Amino acid sequence: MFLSNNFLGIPEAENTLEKSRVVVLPVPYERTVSYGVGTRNGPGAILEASRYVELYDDELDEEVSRVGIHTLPPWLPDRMEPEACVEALAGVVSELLAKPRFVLTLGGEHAIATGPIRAHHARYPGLSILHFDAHGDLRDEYEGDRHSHACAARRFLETGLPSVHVGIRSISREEVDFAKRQGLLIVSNRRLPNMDGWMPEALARLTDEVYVTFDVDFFDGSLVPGTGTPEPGGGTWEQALEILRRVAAEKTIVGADVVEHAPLPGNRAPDFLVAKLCYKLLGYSLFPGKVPGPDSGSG
Ligand SMILES: [Mn+2]
Repeated sequence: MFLSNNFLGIPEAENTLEKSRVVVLPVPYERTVSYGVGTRNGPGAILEASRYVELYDDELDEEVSRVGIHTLPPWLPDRMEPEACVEALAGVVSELLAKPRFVLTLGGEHAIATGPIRAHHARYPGLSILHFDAHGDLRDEYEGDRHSHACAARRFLETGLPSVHVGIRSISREEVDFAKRQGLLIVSNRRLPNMDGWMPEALARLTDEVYVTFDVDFFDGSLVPGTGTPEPGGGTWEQALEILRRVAAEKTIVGADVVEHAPLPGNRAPDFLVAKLCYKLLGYSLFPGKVPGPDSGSG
């Protein structure tokens, strides 16, 4: 059977931009990654692996794809300077949000997230941010560059959006001081298992409309070894889903990006994990009424 290049390999004719509730926007942008390379190959690998994701979500008892999922061609800016790129991308996403759509942006490096976040903030003035990451990304500049991926969160928080940062296990003193001054909630990787301990505070800080920015280096390095800046330790698959479930059940997730995946030749498992993460994220966001509560288990 011929499979399309669309997310999930679903047919183009039934998933036109007009008919679809979800738009997947691949942004294979890579410029400032400090250690590894290859996040520019992330969107392609995620789309390819997504063809093998089961369309029926057994947890939600739902074929999430029936809402219509349109995949746009990969987007790259004419100018690669981060600020120009972010601005152009914000324009692209803003246009998409003129209709009631859920936009899922696939990176590329984390610096791009500021574009879709600006667009969502304009569309949803009460927006807050749920940020999955190994790194604080709160530096004001990194190696003289204010638009480095290491400053991603600092840039997208510049408009004063409330935010919660989860899975953090690499952060500088400067960033910790900044987080304290701004009153940000940083949930270290060590606190992830005790979700009942920190989730109430996280839910209290997030507003009704939440944007999820997901750097896949949140995950344990054995699950997703190819990321721009790998970091030992990290969250599990179930922890990531449990955080998303709890937030989706209480809030409305209005948009998301999944960034920093750098596929490794010969190891397809991380591509599949990230593809399935994207589909679970869409499922929880679009069918919040079907998300099982913490006590009912997810089985
Ligand atoms: Mn990171």
